[in-house]
Amino acid sequence: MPKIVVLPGDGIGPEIVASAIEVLKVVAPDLEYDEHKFGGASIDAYGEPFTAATQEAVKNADAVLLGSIGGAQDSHWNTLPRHLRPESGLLALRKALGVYANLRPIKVYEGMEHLSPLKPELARGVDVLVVRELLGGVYFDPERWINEMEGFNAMRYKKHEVERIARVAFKAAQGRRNKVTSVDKANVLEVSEFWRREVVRVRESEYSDVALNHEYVDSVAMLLVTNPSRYDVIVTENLFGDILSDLGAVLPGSLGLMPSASLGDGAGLYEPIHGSAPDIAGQGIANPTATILSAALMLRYSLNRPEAADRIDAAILRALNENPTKDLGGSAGTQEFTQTVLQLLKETVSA
Ligand code: NAD
Ligand code: IPM
Ligand code: K
Ligand code: MN
Repeated sequence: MPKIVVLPGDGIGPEIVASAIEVLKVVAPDLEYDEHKFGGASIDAYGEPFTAATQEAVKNADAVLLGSIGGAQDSHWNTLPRHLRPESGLLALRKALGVYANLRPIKVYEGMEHLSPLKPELARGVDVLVVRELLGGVYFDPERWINEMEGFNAMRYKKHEVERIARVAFKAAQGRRNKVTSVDKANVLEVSEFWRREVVRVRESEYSDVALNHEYVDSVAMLLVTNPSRYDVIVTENLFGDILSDLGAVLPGSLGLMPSASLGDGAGLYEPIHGSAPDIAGQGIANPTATILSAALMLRYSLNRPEAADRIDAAILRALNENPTKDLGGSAGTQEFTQTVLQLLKETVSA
């Protein structure tokens, strides 16, 4: 029986993860769950965001399902030494799992154009895959400090780091529309010039059948929302990918619709791209779609159960049309929306 480590986390995390587990129990009843406190919840219980016991558990998992971590701007967690904060726990988790490739699909499904703030003709058919490098760049460089006089971080990429993420992007493009846009700031940064050179080299030696172009990140920020259909696969470094993917949430209409899969050589990590939403936590109104779709990605990529994943995707699509959540202009709370999804899943079983 596949073992899933469940990390509900903070804020809306426990609410949306509970929904995803309810859905998983219908489409994959044999999964085994091992739940651990993580992030701020773990800090409050044990004094650290990612305890040795949780590290041990994720090492032995087939996949990890995460909600979200972190507090509001004025949270007491934000004044702890950096390595003891919730966000550091998340970065340590990604590192421990070796998940260097973060896949963040941005999709406007047919019939869902009305949920997007874009004109329907722009929103129609949007299908972009952001491949975000997840273990390098300015997030992880060991040279970093803060003192009375300055703060310092560095964006550095090594050859093997660019190579492996470029391969993921090209391979993904081969299963889609065969086009990769590499996003950088090569007009200013040496690290981007290097990134670009290595992406070109990987294409020439291994994926010459895939079309490749290069665009600057500032321009992509504009084009992604004004002309999203120009993109198939976007591959970019860690921080650019973080920013562009939240921006991309505008296309389907809410952060609450954006799932992700983080992959490496071992167990995958699955989480919505959004955070703990302290402004709505505890109100029962969070949209669980991103987390439920992340669970579907888990079935697809880590557990090799595409039929179960397809069932979830189909039920979510119908539920979003029939009973949308508050963030999408509807009235369903987290539980009502989840009940709609469960009901639709049961109908497809008896159909
Ligand atoms: P956020 O993503 O938590 O929220 C941004 C806005 O989107 C808020 O108005 C929120 O209410 C809304 N939103 C997010 N998810 C939603 C959902 N499922 N349904 C409805 N509305 C939703 O970003 P933030 O407020 O900048 O960060 C809050 C905390 O989350 C911070 O501590 C941050 O570090 C952390 N964070 C964690 C992760 C993660 O766990 N991977 C990701 C991003 C931010
Ligand atoms: C995300 C988040 C994280 C990131 C933070 C909370 C460390 O914003 O998953 O997108 O920057 O990667
Ligand atoms: K998250
Ligand atoms: Mn982010």
